[in-house]
Amino acid sequence: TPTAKVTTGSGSTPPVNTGVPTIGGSAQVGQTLTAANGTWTGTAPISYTYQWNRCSPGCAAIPGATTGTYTVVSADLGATLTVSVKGTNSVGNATATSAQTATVTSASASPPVNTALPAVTGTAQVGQQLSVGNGTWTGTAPISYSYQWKRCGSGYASTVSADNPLSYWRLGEASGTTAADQQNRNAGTYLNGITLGAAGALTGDTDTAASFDGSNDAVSFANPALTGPFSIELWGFLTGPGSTGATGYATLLGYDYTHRILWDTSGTGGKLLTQFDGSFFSTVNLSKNAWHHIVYSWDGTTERFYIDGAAAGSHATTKPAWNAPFTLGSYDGSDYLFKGRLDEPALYNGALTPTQITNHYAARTGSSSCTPISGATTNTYTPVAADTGNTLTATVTATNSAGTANATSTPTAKVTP
Ligand SMILES: [Ca+2]
Repeated sequence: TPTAKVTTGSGSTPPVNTGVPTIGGSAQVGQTLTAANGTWTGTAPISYTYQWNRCSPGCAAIPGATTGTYTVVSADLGATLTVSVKGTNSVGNATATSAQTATVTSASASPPVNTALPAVTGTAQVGQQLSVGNGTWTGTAPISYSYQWKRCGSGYASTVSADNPLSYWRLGEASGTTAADQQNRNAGTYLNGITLGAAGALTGDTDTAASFDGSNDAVSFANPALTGPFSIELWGFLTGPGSTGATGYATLLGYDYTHRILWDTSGTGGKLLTQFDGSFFSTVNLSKNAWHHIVYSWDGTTERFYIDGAAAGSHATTKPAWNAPFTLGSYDGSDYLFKGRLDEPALYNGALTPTQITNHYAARTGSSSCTPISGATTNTYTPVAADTGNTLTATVTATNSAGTANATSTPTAKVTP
């Protein structure tokens, strides 16, 4: 007679799922989900294999999705997902399937961020059409753009911006550690508890300045990578010698012994000094406890100082350079720290002309405020008589599913009749 049915070996049992598999992670396109096996009984060892399924509403295996993780793709949008885990041992196998995930949502969108300012092209003249480009933006597509042209007074900030500085820091922040660059190129960092919100240099503008304690206060900037002629412009209000290390000079800005601009606080009674190539002193003394407009320029053959809009000395040289990370109010922190206020520093790729410098100084009393022009809301604008003598800017507003951001062009030249 036949034997009894053959049974498995003593104590050997096939896999049995006792706690269903689960899915970790977020059901969102681009996110990776991870399967947890759940709990199983049965003779060890049990090995596990996986099959991910898409349910909309019926569930079907996703071809090739057979590992313990799954990266959600756009084809899953609006569906749910499950994972089936198959446990196998020497005796047999069994499959258990997770609950469905939440409905798959789209990838998280990132808001628009401007990476290059909009630029206005055309001639700033009554009757001549101007156009503005969108600039460059990052963020989740699609991004839509809207426009607003503005009429601006010809105050200091407008006048400086219209001369296309490489970078221009207004130092008008009320708090935080970031010194914004109006040109969006090279934001600075306020260091060591520098005092913000101090009274600024410009009588026509309420924008504030930074106040330096002469001990360790400074603002650091990345390398502007100026490899040829350049200009440095800023306003300084010196209250006394710095208190760290040697006194006698106050550093307006610099990065080492030969790349710095100093303000004499004792010996010569207030001259400016640079040492790119020997000692080059200004021919004019600056008074303490007053704002002064200071420009250093090098055109490739001659370095020059300008103080309060007027020429203040020149020196033939081919050595100047401004091509390293630098600090304002300090050159290396060891001595000659600036005590007082600094405002509106700007760097230019090239030498400012005497006329530009005179115009900048003269603009200190004017207002730079900008007013939207009614109805000027496309990417073109044709100046009218009322614009004469003013500058124009265009603000581009970028919008996507995650948010909205603005960027404003640098001002045009003053509109001519
Ligand atoms: Ca300022």
